[in-house]
Amino acid sequence: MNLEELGWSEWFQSHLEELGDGNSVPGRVAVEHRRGYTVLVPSDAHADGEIEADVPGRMRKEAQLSSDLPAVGDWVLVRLLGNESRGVIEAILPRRSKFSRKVAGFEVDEQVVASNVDHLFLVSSLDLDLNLRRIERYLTLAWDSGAQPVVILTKSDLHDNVEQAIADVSEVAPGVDVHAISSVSGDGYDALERYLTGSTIAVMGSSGVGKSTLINHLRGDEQMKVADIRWDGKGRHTTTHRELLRLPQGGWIIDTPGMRELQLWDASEGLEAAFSDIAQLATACKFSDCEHETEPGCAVKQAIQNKELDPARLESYRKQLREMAALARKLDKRLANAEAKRWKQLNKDARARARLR
Ligand SMILES: Nc1nc2c(ncn2[C@@H]2O[C@H](COP(=O)(O)OP(=O)(O)OP(=O)(O)O)[C@@H](O)[C@H]2O)c(=O)[nH]1
Ligand SMILES: [Mg+2]
Ligand SMILES: [Zn+2]
Repeated sequence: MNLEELGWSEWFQSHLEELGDGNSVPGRVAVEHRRGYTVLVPSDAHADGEIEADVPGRMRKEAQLSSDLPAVGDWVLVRLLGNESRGVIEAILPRRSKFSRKVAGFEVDEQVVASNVDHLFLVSSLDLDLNLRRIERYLTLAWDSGAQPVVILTKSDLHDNVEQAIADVSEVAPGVDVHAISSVSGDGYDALERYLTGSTIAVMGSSGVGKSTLINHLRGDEQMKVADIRWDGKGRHTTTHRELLRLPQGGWIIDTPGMRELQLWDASEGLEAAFSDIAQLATACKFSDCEHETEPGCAVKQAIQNKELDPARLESYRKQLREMAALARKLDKRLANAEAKRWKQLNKDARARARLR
C-alpha cells in the first residue's frame, strides 16, 4: 500500500516537512496495545507494510495527558529498526480531527478515541429505548472533533416504527444525517455507501449495539469478532481494542469497544454546534446575555411553550455546559500542578548539577 491509500494527503505532507529529518517514515497507527502500537507503513518503506512500534520512554514521561501519546488513526513518524518489523515512534503529526472524551472515573485525562477521521458513525440500537440524551453527548464530542457525525440506528428489524425513531433522533441532531439499518435484512445499507470511499470512518456507541456487525457487513467478511448469541444486556464487551481496518471501497474504518460511560472532554464549540437549534432561537431573545430562565422576551422559553422545543433538551444543554465548566476547573488545576512539579524537578536538577561542578 502507498501513502495515499493509507489516507495521506497534502495537509499531512505540509506538516511532515516541518517535522521530518529524512531518517524516518510516516506511518498510520492501526492498533494500540498495552505496550506499543501496530503501525501501517507504505510497502516501499517496509515489505510487510506493518510494523510494531513504541514511543521512546522520554515521550511517555513528558506526556501531560494521554492525548500527547499516539492514538488509533494518527499519522506518526517512525524510525525503522533494521530489517525487523519494529520501529520507534519519533513524533505524532498534527491531528486533522480527533474524537476525545474524558477517561472514565475521576481522573482528569483526555482519551483520544480516534483521530484523522472524516465521518463518525454514532451507533444506537433500535432494540432498546433510544437514549436521546446520550446521543446528544456523543454529538457534542463529535462536532468538536472536526469530523462529520452521522447517526446510525441499528437492528431496525427489531423495531416496528422506524420512521418515528428516525424523526425522534433527528429532532436532537440538527444538521446530522440519521440512518436506520438492519444487518439481518440488509435494509438501509445502500445509504451508507456515500461515506465509504477514500475517507476514514470511526464507529462508536455502547456495547452490543452492533458496531462490529456493521463493519463486517461493510467489509463483506467476518473478521471482527461479534457476539454470536443475542445480546443479553449484561455488560459483556466483545470488541476489546480499537482498530483501523481497510474497507474494500478504498477507505478505512475504526472499530471501537463499546463505551459504557461517555464523559465530556472540553468541547465548547462542539456543544454550540450540537445545540445549534437553541443557539438559533436565542438570537431572538430580548437580552443578548439571556440565560433562558426568567428573563422577559425569552425566545427559548417561548419555543418551549409553543412545544417547538423539548424542555428536556434545554436541560440537557445546560447540564453539558455545567459539566464542561467543572471539567475546565479541574483541568486547570491538574495542568498547573503538573507544571509546578516540572519546575520543582528542573530546580532540583539544576541544584544537583551546581553541586557537581
Ligand atoms: N436482530 C439484529 N441483531 C443484530 C443486528 N446487528 C447486530 N446484531 C446482534 O447484536 C449483537 C451485538 O453485535 P456486535 O456487533 O458484537 O456489537 P458491538 O457494538 O460491536 O459490541 P461491542 O464490541 O461489545 O462494543 C450480536 O449478537 C449481533 O448479532 C441487527 O441489525 N439486527
Ligand atoms: Mg464490537
Ligand atoms: Zn432566552
